[in-house]
Amino acid sequence: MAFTSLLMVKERGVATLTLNRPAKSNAFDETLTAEFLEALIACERDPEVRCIVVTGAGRHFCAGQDLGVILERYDRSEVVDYRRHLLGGYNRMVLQLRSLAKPVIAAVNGAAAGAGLGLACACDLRFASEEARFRMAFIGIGLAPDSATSFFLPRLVGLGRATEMAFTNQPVEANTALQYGLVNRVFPAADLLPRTREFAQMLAQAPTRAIGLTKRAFERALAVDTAGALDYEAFLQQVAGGTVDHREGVRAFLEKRSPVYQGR
Ligand code: T3D
Repeated sequence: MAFTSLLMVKERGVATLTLNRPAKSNAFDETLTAEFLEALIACERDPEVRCIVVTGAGRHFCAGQDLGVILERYDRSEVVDYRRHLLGGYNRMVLQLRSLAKPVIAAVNGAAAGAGLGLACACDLRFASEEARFRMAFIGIGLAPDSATSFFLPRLVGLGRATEMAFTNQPVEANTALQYGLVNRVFPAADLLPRTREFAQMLAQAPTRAIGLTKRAFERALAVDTAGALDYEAFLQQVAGGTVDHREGVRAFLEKRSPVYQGR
């Protein structure tokens, strides 16, 4: 499969998908989103793949939405239809990860922010390097949570911690994330991929059908279904995406200055 923004390597039953836009901290643009979805579908269909590892190239795991793409659209005076954007992109990605009847491990090598945090949370397990940090990011640019972060984060870390992460936008370091239950294991940076692959290889020998059914059981056991939560998030993001403060947040980030919010 020829991808431009994603690397996919299959080895002994494990497919490693590496988000590969390191200059943009592996932020999602349309190409990466489409390629990631295509790779997940390919993994689902390929009987040789029995476990998937998701990681990022370079210093970070994934910085969420590519804000440069958003700003370009604002500068062209385009109206961004957030709801449509989410339904066609991040929502599909999260639902694909949750319905994939094979184990998926996020190997979080650096920052996981915004939709990048959503991606990590939608994986079945999260292994982190000591360099990893987790940030909600949405409030930092005047947006509401999406990519099922509002669904998974409170369930993983508890409502109080999730609220603090969302409101303050403070990054949570790897060892704190371990203590919160946001990640399963923390390794020194150099050990992250070898140790994750070792674990993935063990899962690739496990009864894959039973693992798939276990995922379905856990998914059902979560009170609200993910699709419902994603739909509601898309509605809220449509509102947040129309605010003046959001545009200011995007522009300020890319201009490397502090945003000046007006509360509208
Ligand atoms: O429908 C919709 O579109 C709405 C959907 C929204 C979903 C979302 O994900 S919203 C949240 C978007 N993400 C963010 O707000 C995160 C922004 N980034 C950061 O907070 C930080 O960059 C990181 C914590 C990820 C890393 O910090 P640091 O200090 O290690 O690195 P840096 O210098 O900030 O970033 C490195 C480069 O990556 C830099 O480029 P440069 O200056 O070297 O050319 C930076 O601009 C670029 N980068 C980081 N994040 C993004 C990005 N470029 C585009 N989009 C980004 N999100």
